[in-house]
Amino acid sequence: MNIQNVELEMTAGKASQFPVDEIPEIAFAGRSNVGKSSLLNSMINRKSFARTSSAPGKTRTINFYNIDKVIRFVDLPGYGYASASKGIQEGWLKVIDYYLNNRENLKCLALLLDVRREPNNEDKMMFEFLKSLDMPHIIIITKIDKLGRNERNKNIQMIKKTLGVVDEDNVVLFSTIDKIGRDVLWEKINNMLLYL
Ligand SMILES: Nc1nc2c(ncn2[C@@H]2O[C@H](COP(=O)(O)OP(=O)(O)OP(=O)(O)O)[C@@H](O)[C@H]2O)c(=O)[nH]1
Ligand SMILES: [Mg+2]
Repeated sequence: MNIQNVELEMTAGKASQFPVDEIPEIAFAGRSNVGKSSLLNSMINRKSFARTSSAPGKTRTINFYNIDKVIRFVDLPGYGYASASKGIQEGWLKVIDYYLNNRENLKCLALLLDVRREPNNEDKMMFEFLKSLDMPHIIIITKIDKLGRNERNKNIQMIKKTLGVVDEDNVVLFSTIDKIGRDVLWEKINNMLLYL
C-alpha cells in the first residue's frame, strides 16, 4: 500500500469518542510491551508516530490511526500491565471490552505475542475470544529478532501448541528491527479489504 496520509484521529478513553463513520478497522491487541505501537509505526513507515516505550503501559487509550481514509489501525492499550492502579486497569478493560464486542467498524482483529514468552491466561482468553468472532483474525509473533533461529522455531511451536493455533489461523512473524513481516501483513490486510 502506498500510504499518503496518516492521521491520529482520536485517542479515546471512552466509547463516545470513537470516530463515527464506516471506515473498516483492524485492531491490534496483546500484552503490554509486546510491540503493538511499534508494529503500527513500522506498517506506516514512521519511526515514532505511535508512541512506544521500553516500559510497559505506554498506550493507555484506544488510538485510532486513519490511513488515507481507507482503513483505520486501532492501537489498543496492552493487558497485564500490573503497575497501573486497579481502578485504572478496570477502566481500560471496560473500554477495550466495549470496543471489541460492539464496534461495527472492526473487521479484523490481530493478536500479538512476544516470541520469547509463553502465552499466559490473558493471551489464551484473547485467543479464544478472537476465534469466537465471526471475522478474520491474524496472529502476529513479534520481536523475532530477539532469538536465534533454533530457539525462535522452538518457541513458535510452543506458542502455537499452548494456544491451540491451527493452520487456518493466519500467523505472521514480525520484527521491527529486521523489518520482517511488514509486507506479508500488508498483503493480508489488503486482501481482507477486497472481501469486505
Ligand atoms: N528487538 C525488538 N524490539 C521491539 C520490537 N517491537 C517492539 N520492540 C520494543 O518493545 C518495546 C515495547 O514496544 P511498544 O510498541 O511500546 O509496545 P506496546 O505493545 O505498544 O506496549 P503498551 O503500549 O504498553 O501496551 C519498545 O522498547 C520497542 O522498541 C521488535 O520487533 N524487535
Ligand atoms: Mg502501545
